Amino acid sequence: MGSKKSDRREFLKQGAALAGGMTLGAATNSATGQLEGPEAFIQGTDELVGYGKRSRFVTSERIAHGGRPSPDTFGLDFHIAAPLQDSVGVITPSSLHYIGTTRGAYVPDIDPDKHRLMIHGMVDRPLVFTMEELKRLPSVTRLHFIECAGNRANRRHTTVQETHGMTSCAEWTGVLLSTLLEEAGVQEGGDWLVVEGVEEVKGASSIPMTKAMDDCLLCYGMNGEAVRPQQGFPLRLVAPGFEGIFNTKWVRRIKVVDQYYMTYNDFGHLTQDPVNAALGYQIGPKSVITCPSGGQQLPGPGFYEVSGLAWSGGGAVSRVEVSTDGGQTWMDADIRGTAQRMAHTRFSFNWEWDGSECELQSRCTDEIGQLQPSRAQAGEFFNQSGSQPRVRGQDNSIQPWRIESDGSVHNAIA
Ligand SMILES: Nc1nc2c(c(=O)[nH]1)N[C@H]1C(S)=C(S)[C@@H](COP(=O)(O)O)O[C@H]1N2
Ligand SMILES: [Mo]
Repeated sequence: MGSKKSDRREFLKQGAALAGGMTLGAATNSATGQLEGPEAFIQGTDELVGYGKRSRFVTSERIAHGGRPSPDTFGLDFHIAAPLQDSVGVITPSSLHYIGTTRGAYVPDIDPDKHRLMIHGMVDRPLVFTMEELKRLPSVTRLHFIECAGNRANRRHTTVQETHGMTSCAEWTGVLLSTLLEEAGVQEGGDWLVVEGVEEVKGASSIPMTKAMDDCLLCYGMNGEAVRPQQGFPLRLVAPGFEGIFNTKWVRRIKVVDQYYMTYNDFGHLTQDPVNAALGYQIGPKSVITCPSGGQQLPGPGFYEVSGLAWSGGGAVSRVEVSTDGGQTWMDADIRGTAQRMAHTRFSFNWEWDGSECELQSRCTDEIGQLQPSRAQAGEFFNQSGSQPRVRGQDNSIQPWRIESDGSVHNAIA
């Protein structure tokens, strides 16, 4: 297993090749040689002044995930995937954040002035908060990803939106759950919490007290504004690094209890197989190359910045490696900025494509030393063998992309 740093100086030395091999820059008028101006202007409206809108030339959209249309004929939303292939940086715009629901949801239309949060159960002082009261408390702002346990790639998927679009990363603002629990006074033996959304048992999950006291956030802010209705307005739990289902949206009640409470969320997650027996809590180290990725087309041989996202429920991403030969040799990718704990981390790798068929992969290591497994290793863990192991439960295995000699990019899961 070789390891070689993708070297910026190497890349700079290749500058001549880059300039020669690519058409850079804006369109010029062939007659005058002058840069052309815009073809039209966007008419100002009160709406656009009040709340902006993206360019009509930018058309990146979320799509239904898992073959079930959203909204369905009854107006219910199911799973909806984010367009990771178009992502830059690490923040998912709120309008493009993936949506996860436990068996379909109507998005609640909650008046924040009427909304209340109750904390009760095994506490000394049961408390009820208005949103205004919550906002007066000390707050924190943190970058965190959320990922649905259903974010599972298979060989029929063609794009990274299909293989990995059920994760997103936002800047979350809110009150630490520990602040509220300390105020309420957790009683001896209160080792679990049931965090419930406005749909009652359907939106509830059991969270260990240790996690709640460590880093859970009750958020009213997302990417610099109020949390969006689809993400849990006016208040949602962010349980950093835990499976999506624990990140209760539209939170209205937190009950401190003495044991794991079964809820609607456990339905469908219980099997005889202990490897798969329950919800999985912490997301494993995971990464995916978003560019080039399935369905994209490389115009020809030459320089490319291979770019992707890495994350882990175990902490910050400490290393990302890229392979261009189907996982035989690995080279260190550059990590963009400072990796945050339980947050998407952008990586990049300077690559010269020689035009021959090859397979790109990425794998990540997190700060506690966990290494992302290959698909075969993950299959082995789930007691599956053969060339096409079916990864059940949470799937954090390596995603392979095959580049054909014509520059087309394909999902290479066998
Ligand atoms: N109240 C409530 N919270 C919920 C759910 C739900 O259906 N109801 N779905 C969960 C699931 S399955 C996931 S993956 C995450 C998705 O969060 P997002 O829609 O903001 O991406 O929310 C979780 N929180
Ligand atoms: Mo989910």
